[in-house]
Amino acid sequence: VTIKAVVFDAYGTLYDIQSVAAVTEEAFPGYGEIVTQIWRLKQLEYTWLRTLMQRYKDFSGITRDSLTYALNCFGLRCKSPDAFERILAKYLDLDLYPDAIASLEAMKDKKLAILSNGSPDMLTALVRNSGLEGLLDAVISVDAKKVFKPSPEAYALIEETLRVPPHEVLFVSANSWDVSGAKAFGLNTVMIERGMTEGHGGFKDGMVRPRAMYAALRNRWDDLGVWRDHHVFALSELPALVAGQRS
Ligand code: LAC
Repeated sequence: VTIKAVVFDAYGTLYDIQSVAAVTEEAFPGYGEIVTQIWRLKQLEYTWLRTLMQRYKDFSGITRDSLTYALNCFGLRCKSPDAFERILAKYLDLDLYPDAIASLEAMKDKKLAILSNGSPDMLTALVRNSGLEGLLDAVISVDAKKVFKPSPEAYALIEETLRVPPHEVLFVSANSWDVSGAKAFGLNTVMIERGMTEGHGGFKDGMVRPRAMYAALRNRWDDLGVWRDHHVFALSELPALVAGQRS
């Protein structure tokens, strides 16, 4: 079967979530990196916990709650409500990975979409601000099902939206747990591995940098009993992989 659709995770895959570090550092000098990492770790944790608890709250609310958590860890207070909103606003205007646009353009003959935990308002802003609007056939939010990835119901939205069955879809994510979820559901999968070496480089004299801690927890492959189909180090490797793809 030929791949008919390529579907991307958003945060961490097309968009660099680490790009919030500059704005958090500006607001809280010396705390930018630790706040950035705890924010993201908690954000995902809250998606899983709320899905298990059946207490859905959209990703916009979760992103807010997890930023509050991260700031409270260090007793950090925003000088004004504006400052909090300014940090949060970066989530609507994250940096695209530099090879994203060229890679999407090179795969134009396939259906292209995002499937993300992001709420529709967040994803609409993100896609518009980054200029991806014209390149995507669909921007799919898990909000339609009120559960987060890696719930199978979330991945089912791909076929429901694009009308392409799972075995003809290639799902792309830099989040290992997301690749596992997609594979368990029956999609073809490719993991983008980024920042693996930071786990080693960031550990020195018994001290670990927050970003290295993040990389150790989230950038490595999790063995959850399923195995990814493909493995790349950058989005730019995808067009060739898709062109040669038969399964
Ligand atoms: C997303 C998060 C999980 O975009 O990265 O769904």
